[in-house]
Amino acid sequence: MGGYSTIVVSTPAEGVGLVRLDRPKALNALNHQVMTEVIDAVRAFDADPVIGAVVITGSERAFAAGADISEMAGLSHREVTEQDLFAGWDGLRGLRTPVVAAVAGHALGGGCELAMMCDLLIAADTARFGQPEIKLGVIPGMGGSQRLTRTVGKAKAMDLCLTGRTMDAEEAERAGLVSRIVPAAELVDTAVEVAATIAGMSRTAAAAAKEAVDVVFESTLAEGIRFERRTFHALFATPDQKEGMAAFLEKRAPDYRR
Ligand code: CO8
Repeated sequence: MGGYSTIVVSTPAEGVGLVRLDRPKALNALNHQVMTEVIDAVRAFDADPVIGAVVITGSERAFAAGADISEMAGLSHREVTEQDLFAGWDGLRGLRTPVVAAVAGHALGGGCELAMMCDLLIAADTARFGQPEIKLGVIPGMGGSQRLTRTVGKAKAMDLCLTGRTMDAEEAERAGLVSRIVPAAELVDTAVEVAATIAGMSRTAAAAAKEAVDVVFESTLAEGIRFERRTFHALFATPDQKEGMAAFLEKRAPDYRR
């Protein structure tokens, strides 16, 4: 878990992998190096059978202040297209392991988009979210116009994408972007606790729950319900279903790691 220069990786609790963005001089702006390292670390955790949940966090001042403007400012249309700029972030899709974003300070542009790529988002009371790309003469480029709109609805998404204004943690929670707000000093501990709770569940059930919730974004209601029911039925073929239900009936804690 070494060799990174823009992130710090650790395992702060049983079953939990933590990735902390660490580019303080640029408020964790997401350059190519950060992207490569985050994707590498998260995918390594996803492949590690010991890890059941991952937390991605930044600093107290910034989760991430967006894509690195100095890295992309001079690029031509041809270069951006040929490099398929930011496509590497798609590496966060299709993971089995649930990923929790723990956001304090600025989560702007690509920073907000990275947080939205995670499965659940816990915010410090200092968090500020926005898609200010319009102020730079561009638009969100890592799914922001799509994920934000699906999450908070057209009214707020248009407001944020067209004016570039930011919203604080309270507004983000009211809008449905954030699952919980905690005092900044407790952010990482809370996120690690939530991740540890998830990691203590049946890994098979957690991956299935994550997949089922995500199907909402890709399907009709009828298709989604059908997917859920088939997946629910399939879980009866797993030892974890037997263990979970037996433990309940025997009034003991389930042990999915045996
Ligand atoms: N890129 C590069 N450097 C940055 C970025 C950034 N996005 N944000 C901050 N920095 C640097 C500043 O240049 C400054 O460096 P230096 O000390 O060398 O001058 C340092 O970080 C500290 O920043 P400030 O002095 O500006 O700090 P303030 O506290 O005064 O302001 C703000 C903080 C409000 C966050 C301000 O820095 C800001 O507005 N930053 C830009 C925010 C922004 O526009 N983000 C969107 C970027 S575009 C984008 O994300 C496109 C998404 C496409 C997909 C992305 C995939 C990852």
